[in-house]
Amino acid sequence: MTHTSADNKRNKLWYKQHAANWNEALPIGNGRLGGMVFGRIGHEKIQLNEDSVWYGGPRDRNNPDALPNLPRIRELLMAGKLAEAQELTAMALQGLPEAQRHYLPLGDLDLYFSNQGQEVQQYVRELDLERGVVKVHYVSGDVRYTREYLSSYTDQVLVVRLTADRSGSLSFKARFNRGNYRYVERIEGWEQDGLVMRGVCGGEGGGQFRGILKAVAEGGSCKTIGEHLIVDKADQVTLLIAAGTTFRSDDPEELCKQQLDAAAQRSYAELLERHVADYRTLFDRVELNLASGSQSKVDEQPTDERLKRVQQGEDDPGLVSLYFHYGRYLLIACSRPGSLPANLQGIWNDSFLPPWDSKYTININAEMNYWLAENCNLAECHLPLFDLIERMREPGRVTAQVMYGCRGFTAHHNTDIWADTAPQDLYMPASFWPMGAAWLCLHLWEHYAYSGDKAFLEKAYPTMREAATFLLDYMIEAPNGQLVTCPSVSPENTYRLPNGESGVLCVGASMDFQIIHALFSACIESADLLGMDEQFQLELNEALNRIPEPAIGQYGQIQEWMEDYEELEPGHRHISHLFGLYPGEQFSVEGTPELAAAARITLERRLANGGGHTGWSRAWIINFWARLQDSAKVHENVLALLAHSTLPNLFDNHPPFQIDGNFGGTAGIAEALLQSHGGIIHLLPALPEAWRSGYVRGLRARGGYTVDMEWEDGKLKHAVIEAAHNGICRVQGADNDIRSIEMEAGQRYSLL
Ligand code: FUC
Repeated sequence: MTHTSADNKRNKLWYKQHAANWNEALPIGNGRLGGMVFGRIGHEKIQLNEDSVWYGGPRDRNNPDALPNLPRIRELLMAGKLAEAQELTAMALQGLPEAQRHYLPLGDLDLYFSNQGQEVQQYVRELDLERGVVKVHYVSGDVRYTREYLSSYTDQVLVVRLTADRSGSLSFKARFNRGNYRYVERIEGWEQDGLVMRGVCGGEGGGQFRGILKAVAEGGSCKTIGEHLIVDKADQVTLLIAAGTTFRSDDPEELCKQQLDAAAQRSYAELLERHVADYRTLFDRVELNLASGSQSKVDEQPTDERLKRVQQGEDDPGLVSLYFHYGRYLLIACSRPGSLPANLQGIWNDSFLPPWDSKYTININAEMNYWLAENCNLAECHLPLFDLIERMREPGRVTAQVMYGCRGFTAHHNTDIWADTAPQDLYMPASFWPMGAAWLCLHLWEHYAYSGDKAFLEKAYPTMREAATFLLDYMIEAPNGQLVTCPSVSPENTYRLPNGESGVLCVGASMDFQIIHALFSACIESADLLGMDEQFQLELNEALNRIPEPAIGQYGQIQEWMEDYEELEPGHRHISHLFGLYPGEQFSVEGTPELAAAARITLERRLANGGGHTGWSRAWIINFWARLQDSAKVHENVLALLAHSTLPNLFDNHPPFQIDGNFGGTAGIAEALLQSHGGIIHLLPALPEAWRSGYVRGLRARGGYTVDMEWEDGKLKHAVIEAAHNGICRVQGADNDIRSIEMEAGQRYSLL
């Protein structure tokens, strides 16, 4: 088969110039070890991260004054003495000391090439999403240089391959660099061809980190002078980088050296092949084309230029497909079994004091990071989140007991590498929200829902049960007999009382009840499936009958609080009270048309007041519209995400860079094509007119199904469903008829 130049650019982000800043650099990662590649000529920079380089060690930050003051706080809130309640809460419930731990960069690898001028021709920098490799090539003088960069999960090293088409052309010096935070313990040569960087992560109980470089040069020579590694007149060079901390190993230096020695035994071709083979087992599961026929033309244009045109109001369904594939690439690159979960920046962070600490914000952001994991066929990438949830159980039990006198485990709106569950600080609109563990546990349920893996459910159910137990204890009886969370907040919105006073702390945020509804229902179903805990099921059922139902307020909107308060900021970025629409299943077009209509009004009001202004907020909105089956709105908001909240390297822009929007956006594109909540697989529920012809292969649906579809002129042409289990599959096509098909495990069923 002959390849056209468009084929060569398929599923690639590509540019005609090097990265002028970090937001133009291209990310690589193996879940744990990340790099941002600038692709500069004379002075190349690869900004490095290792996911466990965090400032400080674990601490008990639970406030001992919480429990003695809790009854008073509740009393004040119930009596409507808001200001007093908030003042006392800020002192008695805040985490001590303020702020959890924060993520740190490992450092930069700087390469200074001695004989490559700034004047280059035919420069191309690209990220190949099909192979997980960044490539830079150009001609300088009369030599063609090529560089490839990858982070290998198989070999646990980051690899930089330097080649030139004339022998002896590669001369450079390399060094590790931590900028103004250069206070490492030591950087020194390792034999003739390597460098070791040793340092402490800082803070009480903080770990130690190591970053180690090894050069394998073909031709030429290697030596070290001081903190520099010098390569002279080599034909080709492979640079291997390993890094680690005491978070995972008592002797990270030894581990890194073993990883490097093992990798150095292999040729670059072998390292590349092993990396690509591993990467493709995940990436190749899904294929998407939203622009059959027109794709080839636009793929020939550099990614930044395409993005600019979308910013100017043009449409580009091919760029939407690329963004979708990039979202899957990013999750593979920052969340693999054994790694920490994707933080606010995935793993890519160059700041020693990063925005919001580059940790885990669990009142939306960390959850959004995983919205694509199941439906976009990357279930293994979900596992690091489950490991973190498991590690949160013990500290979460202590927090539940010490702060609230409750059984079970809880967490607030943030957590960190140590699975800290005490409130992050005393930021009233966010910190005093005890629902973090409950929301996270719904991810365990989703993993089961998609896989039907009973063995997994057996392990996960006790964790879900423990989060539910906390809430059974935490809820108190309101004067009307209902069970309510108190205190809580509706993340992170502020209400206005008729007397003009404004506040955030509340009795019963609507989101809390929607999460409780979802978690308790999931626990009841799990216990039932596992044939256990009958008494507990009854208890949960009883509680479910006593929590407030979703209410519709004065504007016809879903009420955000138990009272129909006015909002101080009607275009607020959080839309927590639509949790039941997405990611929850409590509101749906078919099942609860009134609530769906109210959800629509809620969204319209938010958007009319400037909502959707952060990347993640826009991404959530896409998912909401998909669930409301409004294809035009899906389209409008996908374009808005690209136009207003996307950086030149297609990273999501909060601003600043925050990765949740990439993942939420990718999930939203999938949600427009396929939905599977409520026990029905819905094919093309919200297909935008602009994506009228295309195909998708490999999306997952709840129940253990994998779905391929092809459509033309907005009409489904062909669909194939593969079942992982025996059972009845209920499918709703474009004609809205629901068919029940008996399916057998391992069989593929053609629907049209
Ligand atoms: C929540 C959001 C902010 C930001 C932060 C990391 O607090 O309200 O917009 O995304 O998390």
